[in-house]
Amino acid sequence: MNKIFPKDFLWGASTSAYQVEGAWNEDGKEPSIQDTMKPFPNTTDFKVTADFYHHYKEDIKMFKELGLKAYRFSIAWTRIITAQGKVNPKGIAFYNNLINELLENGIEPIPTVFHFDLPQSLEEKGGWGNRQTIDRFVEYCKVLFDNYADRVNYWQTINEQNMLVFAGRVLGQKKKSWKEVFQGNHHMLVAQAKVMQLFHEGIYEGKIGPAPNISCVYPKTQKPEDVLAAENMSAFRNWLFLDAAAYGIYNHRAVQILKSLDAMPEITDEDRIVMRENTADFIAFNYYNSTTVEAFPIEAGAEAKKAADQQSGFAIPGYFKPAKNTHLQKTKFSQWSIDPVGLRITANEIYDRYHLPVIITENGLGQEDTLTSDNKVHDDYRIDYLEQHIEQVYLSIQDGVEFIGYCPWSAIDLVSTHEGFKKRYGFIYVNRDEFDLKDLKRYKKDSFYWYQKVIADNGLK
Ligand code: BGP
Repeated sequence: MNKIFPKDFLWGASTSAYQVEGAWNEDGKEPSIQDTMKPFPNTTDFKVTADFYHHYKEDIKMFKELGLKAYRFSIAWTRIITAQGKVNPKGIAFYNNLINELLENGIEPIPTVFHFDLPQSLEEKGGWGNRQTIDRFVEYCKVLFDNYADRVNYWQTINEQNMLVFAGRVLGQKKKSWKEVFQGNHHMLVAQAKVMQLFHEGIYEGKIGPAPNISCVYPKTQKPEDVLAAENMSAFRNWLFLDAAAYGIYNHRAVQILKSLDAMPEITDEDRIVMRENTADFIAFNYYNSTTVEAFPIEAGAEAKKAADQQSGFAIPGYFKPAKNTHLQKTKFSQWSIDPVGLRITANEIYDRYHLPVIITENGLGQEDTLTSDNKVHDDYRIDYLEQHIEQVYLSIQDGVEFIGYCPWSAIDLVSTHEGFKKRYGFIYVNRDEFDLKDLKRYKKDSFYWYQKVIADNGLK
């Protein structure tokens, strides 16, 4: 059966600034927490990555050849504003050029304003734990909107705020107590609301929304206690973040869990009003896999556990703990479960709750690729993964979900959050190894030609 998508569907691809750009200290860019962090064992740092900063014109040419209708990228705060609070004209110029180059090539720019790369200068003042970071974020976003909003239709606020909270250790965050983590999380929620207010009250056109990592949660068994555990996990992992962004409220089940962890943040009356009055226009979400949990009775030795990485489970005594799902296969690289149908369940759950247009801003398979002697990459595993997920996007649209686009991770090979360059996701191969930068030449993988056809056909034929 032909699976043809709506006209104007945004077939895209994704990256983030610190994972793709390189040029970490050029043209006035200052260090972010990703630059100052010690690399994970046997993985490269973020100093050069795919060197997109110097190759963006050539890369955008390839994006055009791929047929991309949209490119989802992030803006590095540390290129735009200095530690002294000054605007850096060279940083402004880079994203101006990037946006113009995309538009000239018929590609819609979809920027995220913050993707894990907090300026080190703000981290030193307490990072998101410091309320003043809210104001710094609003000032930064105003600069972005004033400079670029005339050419941008869709803005995303914060990438995977929920993963910064639950798996912060692999995303550049220092070890913190739950209390500290959720006070910082609250500041991010308020910052996001204030930025949405600024955007909506300004002269800007376009839409703005959050970009969390959302995954449906299954109970291990039919036992009511396990079903309840799954609902509680979903409230804490997913709805805490989306209820705040879309309704401006704290999810009631999440509040109970926060109290049980003694991690309820301080919330002022003004915070509640600003959140309530300023909500999202659309929902961008990243989907890699689903989650499975079981009940976790409070008993001796039961301890809360944070997630090892973005896609692993975590445990809260009295509520839930991770369980194995015997129906799902796992990725080779990180042992993340593969669940295309879960994408359809997740998209429907989001649309049921919020009735806002949705776009997937990340979905993909990280794996080691091999460049053959004739410069080909036969990544049929990636094609399989993406095809199965695109099919579920199609079925979600048939279900009635207002899906505006799909941007798999990643447009081009880049550095993984904590597993180096060898964990590749791109349609375009970048010729470098973990530590040997080689010539950084670009090669089209088999998945490039496959996705090119999907886009040209506007679906699966
Ligand atoms: C998401 C992040 C991305 C990206 C992706 C893949 O959580 O938003 O930045 O890296 O996961 O994860 P990883 O790089 O850990 O393989």
